[in-house]
Amino acid sequence: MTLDLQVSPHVSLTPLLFHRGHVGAAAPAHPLGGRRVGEGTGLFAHELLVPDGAVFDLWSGSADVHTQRHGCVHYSSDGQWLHGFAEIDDAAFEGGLHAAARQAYTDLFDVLAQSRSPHLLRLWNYIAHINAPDADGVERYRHFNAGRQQAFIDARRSAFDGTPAACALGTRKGPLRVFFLAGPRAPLAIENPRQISAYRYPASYGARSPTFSRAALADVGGGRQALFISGTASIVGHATLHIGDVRRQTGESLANMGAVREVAALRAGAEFAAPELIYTVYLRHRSDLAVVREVFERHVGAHSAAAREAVYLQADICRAELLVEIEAHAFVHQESPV
Ligand code: 3EB
Repeated sequence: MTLDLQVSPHVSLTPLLFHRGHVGAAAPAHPLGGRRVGEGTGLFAHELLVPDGAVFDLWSGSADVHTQRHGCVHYSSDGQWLHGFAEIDDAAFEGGLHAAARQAYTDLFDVLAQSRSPHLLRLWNYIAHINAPDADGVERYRHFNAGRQQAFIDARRSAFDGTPAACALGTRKGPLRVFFLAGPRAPLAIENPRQISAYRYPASYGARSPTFSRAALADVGGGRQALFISGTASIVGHATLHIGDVRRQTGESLANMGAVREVAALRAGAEFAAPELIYTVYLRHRSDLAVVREVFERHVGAHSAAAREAVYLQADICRAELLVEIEAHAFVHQESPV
C-alpha cells in the first residue's frame, strides 16, 4: 500500500488537519477570518488564520486501519504507515518538560520498535509557552531539547546525522504533544548548505541541541517520493537574521527552503519547484498575516495552488526573535535513485 496523502491536492500535513480535515478548495480565505481550532477535538491549540477548515482523512483509501494506545502514545496504522501523537501534561509531570519530552519520545520509540513502521519521517512538536523560562530560569524550549535528545540517545537512534524532519511550535496552553508519521523504510535526511545543522548549533542556544534534520526524503511506494521540509525560519549559519522585520524574515525562510529544495532535487532526481509544495505558515503575530502572505504569494505565484492551499496558523516560534516559520511537503512521481 502506498502512502495515500495525495487524495486531493488540498492536503496539508499539519497535524490539526489530520484530525480536523483538509482545506476545502472553496474555503474563504479572509485574512481576518481566523477562528480557534481544536474545539471539539481538544487536540490542537493553534488559532487557524487562513482558511476555514474542512474534512480530510489521512487513511481514506486504506483498508484496515487500527487505532491503539501504548503509554502516552495514541496511534493508527494500516500495517505500513503509522501516524499518531504522544501526549504528556508536562505541568503535572515529575521532572517537568525535560522529563515529559524524554518520556513522550521513549514511549514513541517503544511503539516504533514493535511495529513494521520503525522509521520516523516527520515529527511535529507542540509545546505550551515554548519561549517562557521554567522555574530554573531556563527557556522551556531548551528543556524540551534536552529531554528529546536524551530519548534519542537512550533508544540508540541518531540524535545527529539522519535524524527525522520536524518542527517545534509554541501553544497557549495544553500538554506537550508530539505528532509523528513513520513508515517501513528509512528516509534520506537532507541538510541546508546555508545553515549549520540544528543538531550542531553551538551551546549558546542551549546545552543540548535541537534534534531534527532540515528535510526528509522518503520512498513512499508506487514510484513516488515524498519530501518533508522541517519548520524553516530566518536563520543563516546559526544566527537569527532580520530581527523585528517580518517581511525579511519571510524572505529568508523561503530562501532557506529554496536551498533545501535544491539539495532534495539532486537526491530525488526530480524537481521540487516552489509552487508544487504544500505549505503551512506559522506566524507569531496574527497582525503580520498580510505582509507574510504577500511575500509568500509572490514567491509561489499568487494564482498557484500553493498560494490557494497554504494554511496559516498563529503559533509561537522556538526562538523568541523569530516571527515566522514555514513548513512544506511535496510528492514527486519518481523512483528513488539507486
Ligand atoms: C531552527 O531552524 C528553527 O526543534 O524540532 C525548526 C524546525 C526549528 C524544528 C525543532 C526547531 C525545530 O532552528 C526552529
